[in-house]
Amino acid sequence: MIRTLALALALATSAAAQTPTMAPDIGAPFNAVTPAADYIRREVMIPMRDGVKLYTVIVMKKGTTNGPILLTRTVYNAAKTTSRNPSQQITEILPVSDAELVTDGYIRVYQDVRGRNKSEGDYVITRPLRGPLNATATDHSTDAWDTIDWLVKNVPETNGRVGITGSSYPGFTSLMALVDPHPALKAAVPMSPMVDGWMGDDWFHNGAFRQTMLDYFTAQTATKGDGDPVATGRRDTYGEFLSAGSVGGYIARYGLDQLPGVKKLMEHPSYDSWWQGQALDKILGARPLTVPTMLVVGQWDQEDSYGAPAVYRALEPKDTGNNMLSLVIGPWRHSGVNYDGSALGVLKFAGDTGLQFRNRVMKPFLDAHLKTGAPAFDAPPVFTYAVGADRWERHDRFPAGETVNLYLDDRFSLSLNAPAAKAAHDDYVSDPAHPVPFVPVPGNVRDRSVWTTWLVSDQRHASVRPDVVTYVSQPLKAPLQIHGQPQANLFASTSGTDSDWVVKLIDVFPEENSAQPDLAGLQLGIGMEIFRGRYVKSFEKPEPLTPGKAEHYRFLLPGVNHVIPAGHRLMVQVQSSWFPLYDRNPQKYVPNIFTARPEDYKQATQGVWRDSVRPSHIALPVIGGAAAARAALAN
Ligand code: PG9
Repeated sequence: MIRTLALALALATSAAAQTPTMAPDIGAPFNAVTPAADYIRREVMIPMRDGVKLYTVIVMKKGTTNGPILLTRTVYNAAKTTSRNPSQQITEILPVSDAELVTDGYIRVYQDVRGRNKSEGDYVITRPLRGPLNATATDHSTDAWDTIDWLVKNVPETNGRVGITGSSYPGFTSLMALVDPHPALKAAVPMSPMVDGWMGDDWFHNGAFRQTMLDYFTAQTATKGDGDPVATGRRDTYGEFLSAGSVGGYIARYGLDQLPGVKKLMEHPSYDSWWQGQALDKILGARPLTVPTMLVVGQWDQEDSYGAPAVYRALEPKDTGNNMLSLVIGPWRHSGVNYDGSALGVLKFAGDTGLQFRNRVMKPFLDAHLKTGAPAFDAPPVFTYAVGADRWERHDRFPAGETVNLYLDDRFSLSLNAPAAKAAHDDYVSDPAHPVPFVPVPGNVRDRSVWTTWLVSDQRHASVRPDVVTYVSQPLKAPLQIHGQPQANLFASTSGTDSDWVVKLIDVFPEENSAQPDLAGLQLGIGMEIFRGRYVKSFEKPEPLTPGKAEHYRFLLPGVNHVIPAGHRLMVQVQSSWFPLYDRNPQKYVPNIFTARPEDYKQATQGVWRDSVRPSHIALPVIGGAAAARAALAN
């Protein structure tokens, strides 16, 4: 009797709990049950001083106590970043580069910056610091401060010491945290940080606009969550930009001028107070250096090669004991430090250089400042991978090389001796209707594999063009090591009234290589950069160029440690377009190139000067100085 009653009751209950057929299948709360998880993952909304709450994910191994916190403030989706794989292992849910840290007791925290993804508030790209450009009460410095303050008070598993890191945009937010830092912030590792969007990071390089970066605005600002690139389909990028007639034509064709971020760029084509007021090297250079900082960048960083060395230059004089600031340059692409660093394009290195740096230098550095009772670490002031010799090197300063001038000489040669000629130049015609491509096959340059490796792509496609002048040395008799930022010193004239100048320093591999044929004859860019001619006198106030008059263009190439082995040759290429990465210069002065019309783009005859008064040269930072250069290059 009792059994029958119980059975009836059970049947009645299950009938009542039955799920209606039309109950929506999406929307019910789902909390993943992770019985075997080796981690704790908390999602919290952290209140900022203005009441806005920022979505933050806190991840640690189960059983963590007294753990240091490593924070990343990102625009790239904190939820996704902390659920890389649906797994119950912490090393699977977090980015690969976090593995060694979280298995050793670190608490890893990712936060969506205000206005992006699951965070509240409004989003302004690389939100300027409070002040003339930002009248609100908050910026990334205050948001970092408020976040750190909350974390040390509300995460019971922490020892109260916080580090900050992240690459690119999160490299920028890492640096912002150093402006009036929270006292619990004890170490920073900004990687490939975006520091100055006009001088040499994402948007412009020396005033030349990087139009393929327009994708970033639709992906970042067309929606609050992860957006898409410009809706062009997978077409030939070179033809697509060319057919738009002008950079403004391309922007109009895809309606990009609806986006405030794009409008702001178009309204600030020159280095005005809007750019100057956001330049983080200037901002940090005006403050004391109080947090031990390790700046990291790749030798072939295709997005933010400028920032890390610029901040190093600004902060280095404050590091009087040479123990607060480090600069690291590895053989990496943009953000490559966080991935497998054993190869880049056709180049192979001695093992996984990303892992080597993270384990042997970055982690001991963080441990020393963040872990309770960790041993001190003698952080290298400058730590760079010597490409071509395949070894990591420690130096006390950057550059470690001494300046040696390498001159462009007659018969398209390179020489250590300044030219004696009275009036000598090499000419070419630059035609905006046929701009020089920046990659060998200018097809769909949006392909990740093309974009991430383009700085190591073979430059032979350019040296065979009539609108590229190419100077080459004899094969080196001894290895030549360049450590620092080579400086282009180009004396150049144009028949037009504006012009772009691209200078490329190249390592030419020997013609025969049966072991790795794709290296045979390779023309590998050591450092390559562009300069928009109208800014030769002033970055703030552009001026038309005088036709036929040679101006002295001086600009730095990216930071390197590059050993050119004996038997290789050095090469310098000069050209006037780098398309479609950079918009074309009309070569006729117009007040704002964003509003140039297709008919403004004109052919021009360019002159590269190499005589006693206009000695075009590259100032090379050579280890061992003039004597080493002579041993390698003297005839
Ligand atoms: N280089 C990217 C970026 C940083 C900051 C602003 C705009 C773009 C990035 O990889 O995050």
